Amino acid sequence: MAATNSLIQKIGKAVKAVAESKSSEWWYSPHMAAASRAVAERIPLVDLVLEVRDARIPLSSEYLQLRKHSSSSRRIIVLNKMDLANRTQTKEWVRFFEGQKCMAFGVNSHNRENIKEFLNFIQARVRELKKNDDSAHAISLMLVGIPNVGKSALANSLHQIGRIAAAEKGKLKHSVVSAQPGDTKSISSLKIASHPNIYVLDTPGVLPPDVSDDHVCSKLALTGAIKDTVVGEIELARYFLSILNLSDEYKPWGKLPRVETVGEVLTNNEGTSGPNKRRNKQYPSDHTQDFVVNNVRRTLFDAVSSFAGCLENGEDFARLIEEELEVLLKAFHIRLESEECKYCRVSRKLLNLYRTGRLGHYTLDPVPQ
Ligand SMILES: Nc1nc2c(ncn2[C@@H]2O[C@H](COP(=O)(O)OP(=O)(O)OP(=O)(O)O)[C@@H](O)[C@H]2O)c(=O)[nH]1
Ligand SMILES: [Mg+2]
Repeated sequence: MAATNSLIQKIGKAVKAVAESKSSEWWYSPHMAAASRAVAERIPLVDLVLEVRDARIPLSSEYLQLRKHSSSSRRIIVLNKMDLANRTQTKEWVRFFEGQKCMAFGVNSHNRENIKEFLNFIQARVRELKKNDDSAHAISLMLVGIPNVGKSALANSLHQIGRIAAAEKGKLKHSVVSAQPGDTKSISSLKIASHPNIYVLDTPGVLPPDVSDDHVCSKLALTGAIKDTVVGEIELARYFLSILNLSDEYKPWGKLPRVETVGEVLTNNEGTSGPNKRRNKQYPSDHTQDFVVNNVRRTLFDAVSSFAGCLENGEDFARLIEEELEVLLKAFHIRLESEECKYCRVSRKLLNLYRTGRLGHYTLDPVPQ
């Protein structure tokens, strides 16, 4: 698809320019280089390495530095944020990694039941490790990965839900979780189980020193592993729309009420009470009200399904994306202040909805056949 490819090239160029400027604070910064060395030094010392990847991009989010180190019997690939990815494809990815003789597990760090299952899985692996080892030493696990894949969120959830003594629960620590990549600056240890004692090390996210593939750069940028300022939110929003337009995700949105009639629904369903309040809790970093989300969905459905141009044609496809940005201004109820960049706010809001799973579930890396 020509239009998507030209967007990918543009994003790749922007990312590579930053990655290649060696003094960059945005890419492989001095603190990342130091963290990468500190992680590498600890790998031989820990019992298990949990390589956290983003379930939306199970290949593109690989922690490449690990290739030099770990034997696959001591590594578990954790596909985190599986609530944002296509469920069937996450299962296929887990099977794929298992076929490569590597343990893998899909996780949603915000889901209690899911974390409990993952804890059971970890404890079973630990029992296997200790089969031939009677020593009472504590078991250590280390979470490693590129930025923003959810290492700290996972460490916190394991610590909170883990089976540790009530007295220790009173002193729960927590790692810094943030929607911005690169906010964990040091390695910290959290206890997640007793008898035997199991500790998990949360580490700072590290990007590879070099990148060459435009597709990988684009996926890292869209999923939030790289700061949005590197590429620009508008370019990322265009890239997301190009993915949405070619997917099936928008198709069920045709059943939603048309935008003109939503106002009537809104009067007794404002989003601050009852079911909306409960539902908003599922999206901790997104406060867009449900009626606005439905407006956005219906608007996108109408834009794609009534588009007169040919989606195979690059120029037409690019035109559709610009039309979508324009109609989304209204769907998001954005009133422009003077001098304000027209599509900045709409792009930021659109990316936020995508990144909190409210505009469909996309796995951007296809499972190799
Ligand atoms: N939907 C969803 N969001 C998640 C999940 N895990 C983490 N997040 C969110 O992803 C963002 C990044 O999470 P962090 O735990 O800070 O990521 P990190 O890998 O520690 O990032 P760095 O410390 O920068 O390397 C936060 O906004 C989290 O709330 C998940 O399983 N599902
Ligand atoms: Mg972190």
